[in-house]
Amino acid sequence: MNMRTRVGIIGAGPAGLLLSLLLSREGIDSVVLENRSREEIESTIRAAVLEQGTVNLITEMGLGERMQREGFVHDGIELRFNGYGHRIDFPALAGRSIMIYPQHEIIKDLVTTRLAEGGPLFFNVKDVHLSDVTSEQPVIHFSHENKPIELHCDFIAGCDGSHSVARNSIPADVQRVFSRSYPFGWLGILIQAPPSSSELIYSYHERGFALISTRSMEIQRMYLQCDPQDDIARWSDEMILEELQMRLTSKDAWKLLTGPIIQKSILGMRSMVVEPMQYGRIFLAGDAAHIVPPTGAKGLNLAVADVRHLARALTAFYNKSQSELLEAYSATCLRRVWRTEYFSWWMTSMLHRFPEDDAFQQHMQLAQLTYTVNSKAAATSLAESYTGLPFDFD
Ligand code: RFL
Ligand code: PHB
Repeated sequence: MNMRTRVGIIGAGPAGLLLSLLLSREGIDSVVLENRSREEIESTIRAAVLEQGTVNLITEMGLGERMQREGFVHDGIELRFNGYGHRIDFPALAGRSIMIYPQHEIIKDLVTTRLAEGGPLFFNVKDVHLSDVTSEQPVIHFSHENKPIELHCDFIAGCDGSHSVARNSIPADVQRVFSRSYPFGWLGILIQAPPSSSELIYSYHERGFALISTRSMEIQRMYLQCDPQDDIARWSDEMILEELQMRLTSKDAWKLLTGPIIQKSILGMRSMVVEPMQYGRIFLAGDAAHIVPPTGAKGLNLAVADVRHLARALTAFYNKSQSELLEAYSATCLRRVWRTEYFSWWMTSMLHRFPEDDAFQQHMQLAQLTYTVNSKAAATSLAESYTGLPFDFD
């Protein structure tokens, strides 16, 4: 079977779904292809920290009703080290805040809207591959319910995450990949307990980094730095809770509120950027083009910024016959991408214990942390990046 659309979007993550909705608001049709089931994408636990700009965009698009009702505005984070907590006050330093609203809830909101608008969205697609990508009519080949389908497009948006088929369709000799892997991972849990803190706590400790985050008044999200090769089965619930309490110990006798752990897993951490983010008629967006370690809470927000640029460029192409923004897409996105890669690497390097670190290196980290919380200039720099740079920041 043959189908045709203007923009073929691979991946129904935040990047792909939001792109489809941004385009439909400009009268530009698209088809979204997702290889997992609706249930799966709506239940995968990932991000939760939304920058002010991400919140504003979702709200302006009329998609923020549930987010405004169920999300939590946070006006700061705590950096904890040497037994003391230090608050970074976002509105005072950067004039903006963040919102805590889980990524899978955003996915639910975007899927509901996309389906209500009648926009094509295929789940459980298989065998996605591309052809004719340097022509003006690239094709996405896939199968759905055992039927092979050819989707003829003007453009292909590769929004298919870190194992991107779209990225792998770009010849290796025109692509530069920059990457860094870290010698640690995060053990993440969901726990049925009340919040132990009204704001996120990023804790530097000699036993390793720990993070207290939240999902709701009933469910909390917490992370521990661990060996990326570690087996999650080795970590009993008691061990996890004990380790969290130790790494967050404070002189004011702060206590972790506990309950049943309802999910636990270990994830690796890396930084990666692909340049350029475009080849022929393929445009990469989100995790397909770049990965950041989660310490800066930036991956989802970066994906949103990419598709905002891509939607603007495609709108200028279709509605004003201008291709300058499309030609500039990669360079435009990469400015924010590298700035954000730096912030995520910086937060990661400052807060984790590296296996090769000696006492000198630990003093460097503590000196950096002390400066960050005591200098208004340094705290402002963290607050500006954490809450998100303006859309056209340079
Ligand atoms: P996604 O979300 O991975 O979506 C890609 C979609 O493409 C589908 N797909 C395909 N579909 C069709 N054909 C194929 N061949 C396909 N291959 C893949 C996949 O099934 C999937 O549905 O990428 P996208 O849209 O670029 O969004 C990126 C974000 O999901 C990611 O950057 C964030 O989750 C990162 N992240 C965080 N980002 C934040 O901004 N704030 C946070 O607080 C935050 N916390 C986190 C995070 C990521 C985490 N993990 C698990 C890596 C916390 C964690 C633990
Ligand atoms: C989360 O709540 O999942 C989360 C929060 C902050 C981060 C990373 C993840 O830096």
